[in-house]
Amino acid sequence: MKKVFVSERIPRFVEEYLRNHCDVERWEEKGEIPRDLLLEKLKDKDGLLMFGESIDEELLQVAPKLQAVSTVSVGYDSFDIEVMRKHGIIGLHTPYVLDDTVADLVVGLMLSVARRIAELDAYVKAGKWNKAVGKDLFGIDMHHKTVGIIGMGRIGEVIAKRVKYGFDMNVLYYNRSRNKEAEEKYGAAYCSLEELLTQSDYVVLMTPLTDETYHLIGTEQFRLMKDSAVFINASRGQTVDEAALIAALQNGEIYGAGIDTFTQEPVEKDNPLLQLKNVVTVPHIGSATLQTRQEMAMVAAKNLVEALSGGNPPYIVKELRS
Ligand code: 8YV
Repeated sequence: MKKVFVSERIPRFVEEYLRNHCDVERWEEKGEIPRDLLLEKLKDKDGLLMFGESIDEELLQVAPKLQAVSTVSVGYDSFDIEVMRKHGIIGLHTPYVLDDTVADLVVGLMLSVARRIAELDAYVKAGKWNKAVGKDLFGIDMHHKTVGIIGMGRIGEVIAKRVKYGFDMNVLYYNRSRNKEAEEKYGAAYCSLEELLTQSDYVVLMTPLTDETYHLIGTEQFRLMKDSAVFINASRGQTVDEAALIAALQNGEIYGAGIDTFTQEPVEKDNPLLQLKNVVTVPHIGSATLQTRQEMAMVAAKNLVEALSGGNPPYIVKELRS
């Protein structure tokens, strides 16, 4: 049987499935496995079921038998693709299964920032509601406004569907390539990044983290946005220059932001974003419903079993497909 290491707790039924096909060792403790221990564990393993750990030269050097790594995420920015290619490692991820769940969260963040739901929740709970609220606590509308989606991939498309048909919004998008389906089904209009930033009332960043998208949104891009714009990031923290985001929010260059992903995760307690009323934060939970996380773990497990048995795993990352 192939030997597999699992770097976090996974649902019991997923673990049973894996144990039926492989010899499984799992990290039993709460929290992330320390890097040195992970390297130690991988010395004799053929496969790894993982949650965002860096797959790099150092790791592959100490794991000579490793054939496949399967991440329980759609994002695989922790894979060093060149190094994996050199070592002939199969890299696997979990697209599709989380699209609806992440899109739901994005729309929730948009609405929460626009209608100030988190701020007003704190207001009510603090016992401050003693008269009808005045316009200093009013929000802004979402319906019939323009949303610009940066990254019109699978998740971007579902967001477009939600906002087009749920909120009658006008959809713009910027992407490496045209997405005809989004154009035909959701009336999404392809435009330059600059046009998107200047015309959108809501700017949603939904692109994978790559060399090209690192700090895609910074000082210059925030300056182009409307001062009434709402900015949402549920992709990766590093796609945004966080210092520029903080400055834009503090200087009133944008209306507010909904932030799921941060430069440093978990976020540092003294991050200025946590002090701003016009920011709604959540702790990187785009896909975090029980059902979706269970399904993601199962997809990742099936991917791994298939790869280790020499089969045809459905979700090899595109850069490593032959
Ligand atoms: C992951 C995510 O579950 O899929 C992704 O890329 O960001 C989340 O859904 C999270 O990164 C934990 O692995």
